[in-house]
Amino acid sequence: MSIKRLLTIQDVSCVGQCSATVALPVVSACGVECAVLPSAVLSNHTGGFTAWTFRDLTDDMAGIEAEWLRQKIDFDAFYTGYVCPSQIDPILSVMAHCAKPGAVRFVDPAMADNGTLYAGFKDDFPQQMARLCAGADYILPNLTEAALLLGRTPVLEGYDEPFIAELCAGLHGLGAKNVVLTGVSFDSRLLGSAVSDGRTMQYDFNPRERRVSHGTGDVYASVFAGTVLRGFSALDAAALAADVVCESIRATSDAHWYGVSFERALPMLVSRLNRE
Ligand code: PXL
Repeated sequence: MSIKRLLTIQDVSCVGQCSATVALPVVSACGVECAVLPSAVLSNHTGGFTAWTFRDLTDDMAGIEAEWLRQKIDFDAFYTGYVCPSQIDPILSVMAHCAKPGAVRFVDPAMADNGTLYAGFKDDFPQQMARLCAGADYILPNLTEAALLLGRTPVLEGYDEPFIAELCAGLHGLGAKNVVLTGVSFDSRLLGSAVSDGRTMQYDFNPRERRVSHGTGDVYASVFAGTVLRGFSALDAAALAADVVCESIRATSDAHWYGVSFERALPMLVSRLNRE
């Protein structure tokens, strides 16, 4: 069977173990070819560093798409992450024109966490991101992103299952086929995700790790996309993604503050893929 080719559209943070520098190795480890359309180049990510350079690459996108069309380069899947507000239409265009029949769209609306938008995004960005979610086969928001996509105030604790079901229903209402809502916790010792196809809702939980780390959402989404393309169900992909994130956090030394050492979890990812 031929290897699937996925195009990831997100930034290159030169240092920081996030976005493209996570997606490329993780998706590749899943046995899926990973091409990249960089949304921006930053010296380092914006989560915890005090300063960064930022080059927005919107102006390159139409020319890259035109060249791919000329050469008939197309993709089995698209996986979007951190993108700029001006890029929603160019990205929709690439996904419309450079897709193989039946191409799968994964959208990680990477824009917010812990109740607030990432540095540099304006309050109207979630409305733009909602347009990307509309045509997605899978969206992977955390609780903050889910609320902002629906124009609501994020609720991060004290919620119950009906609340989560209603949040997922709202996200399906945007047009997303499958919702994988991350950062869900009904019991402070457990952290997990809700996986909804619009009819049934399933949960996956792991024991909560001692620390939270930057970049875990990117590890999660990359494992999820790669393993779904290898034939995993959404729930199995979510469970393996969470296991890889937990293993990555445990493998990260306390002194390493800007990301997770996901490199050390890659052997486990590969062996689980070969087993299942
Ligand atoms: O991991 C999400 C992410 C991706 N890219 C950049 C970021 C962040 C989160 O802060 O700053 C540039």
